[in-house]
Amino acid sequence: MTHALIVIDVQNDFCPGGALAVPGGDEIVAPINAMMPDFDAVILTQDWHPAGHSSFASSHAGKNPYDMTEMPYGPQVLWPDHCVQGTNGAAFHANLRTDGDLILRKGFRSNIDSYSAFFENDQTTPTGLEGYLRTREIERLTLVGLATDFCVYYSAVDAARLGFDVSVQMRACRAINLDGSLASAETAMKDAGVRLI
Ligand code: VGL
Ligand code: ZN
Repeated sequence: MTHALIVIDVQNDFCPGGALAVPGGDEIVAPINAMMPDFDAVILTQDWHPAGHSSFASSHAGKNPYDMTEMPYGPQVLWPDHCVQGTNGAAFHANLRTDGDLILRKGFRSNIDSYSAFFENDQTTPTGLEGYLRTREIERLTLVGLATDFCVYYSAVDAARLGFDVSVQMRACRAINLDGSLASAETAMKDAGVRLI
């Protein structure tokens, strides 16, 4: 079975010193690089927001980072400004190997966030990744990256729902962990048939 490694959002803004730093985010760079040669395909994703994106607290009067808001597609956490297109914060961590097969950008529409590498947060607008994987006959996926409880979690559950064989290598992920979000993400991934390794 053709097996792809999907490296989620290992970008400067999600690493220590970044705008939305995930604790220990940089610790996973070396383990991810070491895993890459073991896969038939390596795909990297990049959170890629226009300035003034609707997921930024700064775009909502009176809101602070980590507050909630209601979007037409449902509840949405508001984040510090992060991964703005073309900035250093949106760049991959300098030590990450980026010589993979595909770099997929997501979150580029102003009015909708995209945690998952497969669908935007309305859960219907596709990113195109499913078609890429199917036309390459990739059936098995291992996910690593940032953050376990947001973009890794949404990507893993969507992939399982689409019928891929999905594992998450937890030692090569780090979490934001807002109000128990890591524990609920782990439960939801297991319930969706994702293997947590
Ligand atoms: C992410 C929050 C906002 C992630 C992206 O990569 O997990 N989290 N944008
Ligand atoms: Zn984002």
